[in-house]
Amino acid sequence: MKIKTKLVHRAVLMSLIAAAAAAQAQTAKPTVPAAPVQAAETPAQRDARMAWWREARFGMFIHWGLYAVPGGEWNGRKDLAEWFMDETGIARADYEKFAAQFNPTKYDPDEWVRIAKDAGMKYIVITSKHHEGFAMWDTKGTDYNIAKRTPYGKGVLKPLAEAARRAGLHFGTYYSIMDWHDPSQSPSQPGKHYNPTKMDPAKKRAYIEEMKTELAELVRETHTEVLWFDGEWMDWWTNEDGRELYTFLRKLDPNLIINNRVGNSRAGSLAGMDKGEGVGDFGTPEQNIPARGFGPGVYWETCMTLNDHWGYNKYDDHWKSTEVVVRNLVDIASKGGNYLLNVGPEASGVIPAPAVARLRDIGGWLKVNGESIYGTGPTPFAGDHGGYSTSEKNDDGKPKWIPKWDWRATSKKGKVYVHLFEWPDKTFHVDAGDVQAKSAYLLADAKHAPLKFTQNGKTLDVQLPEKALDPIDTVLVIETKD
Ligand code: FHN
Repeated sequence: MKIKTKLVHRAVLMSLIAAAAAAQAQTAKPTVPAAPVQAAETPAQRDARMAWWREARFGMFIHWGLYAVPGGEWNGRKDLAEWFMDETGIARADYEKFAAQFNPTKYDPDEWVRIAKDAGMKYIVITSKHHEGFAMWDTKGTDYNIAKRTPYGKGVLKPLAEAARRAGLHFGTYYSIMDWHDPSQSPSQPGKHYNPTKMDPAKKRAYIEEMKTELAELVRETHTEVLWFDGEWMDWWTNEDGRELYTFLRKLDPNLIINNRVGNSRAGSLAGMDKGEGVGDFGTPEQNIPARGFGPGVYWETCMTLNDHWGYNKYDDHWKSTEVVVRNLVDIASKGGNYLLNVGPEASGVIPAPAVARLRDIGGWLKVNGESIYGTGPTPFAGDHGGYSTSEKNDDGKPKWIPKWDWRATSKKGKVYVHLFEWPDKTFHVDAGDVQAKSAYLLADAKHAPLKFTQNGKTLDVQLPEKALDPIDTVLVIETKD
């Protein structure tokens, strides 16, 4: 299966689920009420709890587990990664043998944190347990864990959490509800582990208790600040299960931030959050950037691979360019979202060098222009930068949004940051709406030399120098009268 095909395969899978949920929504119009503890929180309290996360805008996602040992290759296939168990149909007992080969002697949490910090990332979210069911810490929930089953003999999460905090970064953990190793989740078909559609009620209760044991350890031992749930789409996991787990966790730590995949309502990855519904604190568009933002108080984060795989694949050198990643970050921030960009470390504990190089370049742009991203809000200007394709469809069958990479805007009190991807001929012209300019300059100009501008009512024209200061994105700062 080609890399792209595999991604589409899973995306198609997700879209079929989303379509089914949407279809159900059309008929039953189910509401997905928030968890009581979520509903009891005032908007101001929630905004305060979400503040560091909202200000951060940019984080590192890390997919690391036993699947890094084969590195994407098996019986002639070279397109595998974290879905290895499902896509090969390997027996659990044979997959478990990878644990004996997992010995990340080159793992240096301070080095990983330096890479994230140099990239301009403000938080890290690492897989504590992916669908494979292998725990990356010494948990009492299962002995199928790194301390008990590998020559490495100890957990990797707490050292990373401590290194992150030493460097001033926030730390979060990904946790898969679906667990292909747990006896409660038998393969849905011979040799296949995916989508255990039916689950014995007693085994489900036991599995939920195991999850609570493991999740409580993550909260208490690593002081994780984000719980990034995944693997929630099976029909044995319900929104009520999600609300109960959300409530359990927020009682353990009232400041915990939990994504919307704790519930089983990921249709469209925002799961109704754009309508004030849904379980969890933020929506999770995956491998895509929504066409528009969702207004104040709706938190969301696009997660995306840097190449074409979440987990390590030794053959995947399809790295996104620095231009693509920077412009994605700007596009997302201009719509009020966060960008969680993924790396898949090797089994040795090394983050692939091409990924490190790309992240360093992204950090270089942010070192100069970070003020226009961190702590910003969405564009104050009306209008879309792109349009829906009349021919191309998303995997969910909806018309594909085709972005126009001309410019975007982000905002802070007293400032608007215009991100110029294309360099206009002499003048930046915009229908400024309610924005009243007071002054203008280029952020990358160390002198902040004032630029001439005229504003007649809502029409703003700023005179620009002949050449852009940055080929990817030159930021024009408009200081405003508000
Ligand atoms: O199946 C997982 C996949 O392996 C990966 O972890 C992504 C990251 O968000 N989530 C699921 C697919 O939607």
